[in-house]
Amino acid sequence: MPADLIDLAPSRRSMKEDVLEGLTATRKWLSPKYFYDRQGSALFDEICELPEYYPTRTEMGIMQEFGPAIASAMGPGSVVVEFGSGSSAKVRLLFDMLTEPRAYVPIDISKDHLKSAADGLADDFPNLEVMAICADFTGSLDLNIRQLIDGRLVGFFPGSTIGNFSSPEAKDFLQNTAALLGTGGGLLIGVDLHKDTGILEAAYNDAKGVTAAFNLNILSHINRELDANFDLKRFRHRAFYNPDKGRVEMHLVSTHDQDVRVAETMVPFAKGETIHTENSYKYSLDGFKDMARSAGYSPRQCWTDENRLFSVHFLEVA
Ligand code: AVI
Repeated sequence: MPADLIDLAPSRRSMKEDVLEGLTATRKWLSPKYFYDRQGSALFDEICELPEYYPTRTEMGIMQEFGPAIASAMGPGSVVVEFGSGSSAKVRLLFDMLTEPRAYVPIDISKDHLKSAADGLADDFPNLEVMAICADFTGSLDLNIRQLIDGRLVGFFPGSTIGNFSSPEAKDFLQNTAALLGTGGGLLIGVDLHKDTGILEAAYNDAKGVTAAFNLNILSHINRELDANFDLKRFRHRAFYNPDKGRVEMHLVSTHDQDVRVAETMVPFAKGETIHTENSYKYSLDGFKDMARSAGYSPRQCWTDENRLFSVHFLEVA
């Protein structure tokens, strides 16, 4: 049976406002949420399979190794609410190990990708109610899931997507999800850890150039949605670890002096000027738990791989 879909997608106007705000700033930036059109979501799935990109396979290894402990922390009959569900690949692992999960609520900004992933999941898990919500989960969600479905709400936020938020944004996200999940609810969240710079920089500069294509695709997305004329051959991918901020940064570097039209605005670029497209913060175990506490969660359990590359935390709404 196809999944239900609730459409709370932001309007085009908000994308235009966001993009022009970033591109007319003194230091140009774009929100990483605009990576994820259909092509960007497919490229991200490809990144997750790359040998250099350790987070996905390490997180899945942790979930497999500690499956029974994770399932018992989440409890039977839970309603799994996934924030930024993408292809819904990792949640399949969860549904294989949970006891009689009641429902799945994937939330994602990319409507087509969301719908096809939700339908696929509904086909493969016929006893599961699947209700997809197309929305920007980075804002506060004006949604009462409890009114729609009964059961303990357990959030799922894998992949260290929390690392793409600044510290105030990460805290806001945790506060918003705690409010949405409600007392008695929980959150299973994947968090990438601090490590050797070489491992980090390789993960964001893969040999096949998939991460570069993913980064550049944000310009194609803007070209299509906002009638812009970025020439992708005139920008190049750059990613590096910034030790002062504890984050990997991705930028697009303009290789020429050039003017680009975005909607009705002309945006000038100097040769070498960059658009900052993403931060990927890395955490310590204690640093993350402290932030979770300050946002209204009680950290309950945490699991890591043997090399301490990545961590998976179970938090309860305090
Ligand atoms: C989705 N997010 C956690 C990824 C990351 O590692 O920050 C996005 C990504 N950017 C480049 N490679 C992967």
